[in-house]
Amino acid sequence: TSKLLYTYRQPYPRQKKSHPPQWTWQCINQRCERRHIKGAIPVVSLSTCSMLCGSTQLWPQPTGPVTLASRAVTFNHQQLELETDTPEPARTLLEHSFVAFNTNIISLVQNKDYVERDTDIRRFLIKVTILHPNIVKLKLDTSEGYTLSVKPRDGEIVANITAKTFFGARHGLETLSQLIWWDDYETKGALKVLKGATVQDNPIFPYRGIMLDTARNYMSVESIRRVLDGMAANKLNVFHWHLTDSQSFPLVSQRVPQLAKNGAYGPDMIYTPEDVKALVEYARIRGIRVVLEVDTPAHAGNGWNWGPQEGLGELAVCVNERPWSLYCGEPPCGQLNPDNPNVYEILEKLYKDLLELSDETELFHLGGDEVNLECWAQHLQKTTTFMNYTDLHDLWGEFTLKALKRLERANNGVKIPLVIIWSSNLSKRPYIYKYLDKKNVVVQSWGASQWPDTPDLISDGYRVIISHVDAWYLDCGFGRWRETGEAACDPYRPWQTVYNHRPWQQLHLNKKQILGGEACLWSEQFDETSLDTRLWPRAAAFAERVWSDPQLDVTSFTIQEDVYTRLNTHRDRLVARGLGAEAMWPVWCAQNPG
Ligand code: CP6
Repeated sequence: TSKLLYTYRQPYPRQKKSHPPQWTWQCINQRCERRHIKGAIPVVSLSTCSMLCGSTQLWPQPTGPVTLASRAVTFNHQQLELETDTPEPARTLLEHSFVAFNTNIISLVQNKDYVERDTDIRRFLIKVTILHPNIVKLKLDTSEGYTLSVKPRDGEIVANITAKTFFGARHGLETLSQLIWWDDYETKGALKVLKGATVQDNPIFPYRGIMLDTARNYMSVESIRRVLDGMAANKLNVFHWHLTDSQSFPLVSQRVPQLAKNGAYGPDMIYTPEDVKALVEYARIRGIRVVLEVDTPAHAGNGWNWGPQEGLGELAVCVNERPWSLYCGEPPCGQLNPDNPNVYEILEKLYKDLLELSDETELFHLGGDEVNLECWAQHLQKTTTFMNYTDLHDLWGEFTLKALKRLERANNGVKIPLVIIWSSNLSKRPYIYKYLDKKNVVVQSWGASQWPDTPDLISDGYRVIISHVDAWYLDCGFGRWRETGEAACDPYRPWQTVYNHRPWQQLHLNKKQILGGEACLWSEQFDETSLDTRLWPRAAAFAERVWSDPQLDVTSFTIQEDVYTRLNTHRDRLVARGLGAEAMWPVWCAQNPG
């Protein structure tokens, strides 16, 4: 199990100081400025200066009051101790979470020769109080708030974290880790922690997700663990795993093994039930729930290609239709055959697997995007089914109702409280009223932010998750460069675009119906080689938007400056933790504020 909970990550190699420092950092008007050394000025590193300069280095910015001391003490990571009388079941989770916390602290230590040094304190005690230790499943109404205080006491540092649930306590540990840094201007370097701090914090939105597509390009389990590490560092709490698509079906379903057998890219490019369960556990320790999505009825092709059986016809149709652009958004096409009763039998088995694997009882993602009615029209022309419809949207709606029924049956006859579905024509008027029940369907709205989709859904009383394509799609999408010569990754959404997106403000939406947001990473044009750079630091910018939704004042230099420097510090933190987060600017900018 230690492998499951704890992986030692090599920090990214960083530039060594090649000569003794020629300058020191000074805190001037709450900003660190670089000064050339004259005489006997004590030398201070940039990280130390910024931590002591009175400006918070926390990301995402807490929503409650923060006070920070302007002094620090040195310590060793061996001095970290967890003290808690939290009973099970939260206790084990907390202990595992503390291991992850320790890993993060150790990753700051840059000096390989670093040995125990004299420290300012004897012990660094972390006291955690969890008021509801029985809550170990994250739900939308689960409290994620916490309070943190750091105080010196008799040669020790005592950090107190109080939270209603394990999930709040975990966020408190994350915040504490952000008050700790590596000072490489001390002899041999040293770990430091602020000598005092108080933080009160509680997120604005309960749903703060990242979607990862592992069907266009396969991502290793190890690389997915890195996504979860980064999410934990940003207090993101939903990992939406778009497991399958028309290109490949890497999920090994226990009840329907034919799907991965026929649909995985290769025998090694699969996720076994054990892989998924281990990731769900890895995520939970980091305060993250996992939502598994097997997209249907569109975006399904490979994996569903082991029919036709007993005269029932194929499971998926249009896979080889030409030209593909008439039948789907990107090749290969593929859409489940609504006429084949086996399709529904298979869905029920698959849903049973997904419910077991994710251990989710509140949320389920049904997929449901980009159905191409032309595809069904071509294939069902001669069938009685087709004759029965004047509008194929009704066939689509009825497929969805059947799938929902199968989901309920897979869940032992119990309705899943919140079924998420991608926005589409079916989630538009008038079909939405007929087929999607606002009491238990949540729409993930991914159209452009100027489209009427989101405001319409909200005024019709639906709850939404926001994933607007022009702000929170972090991928480069599917370039049609092979056909048209069009550029890929155009337009690229820089972190500022991601950060500045506040649709509830811009469109005057009722925040209560917005469960939160999800940044999406479709994998047509990357795999695990560049996964980290596609995600970070842009997903961090998104994370602050949905955790604290800070005021934006484009005219305020102070606010702009704070975001740049705080996010840059956070980017360094992600890099130290072994994540390949992109640089935001030349080092020169960090050294020359203003
Ligand atoms: N795959 C699936 C995709 C997309 C969607 N669903 C997508 C569509 C348009 C853009 C980017 C991604 N590649 N299954 C839409 C939800 Cl621009």
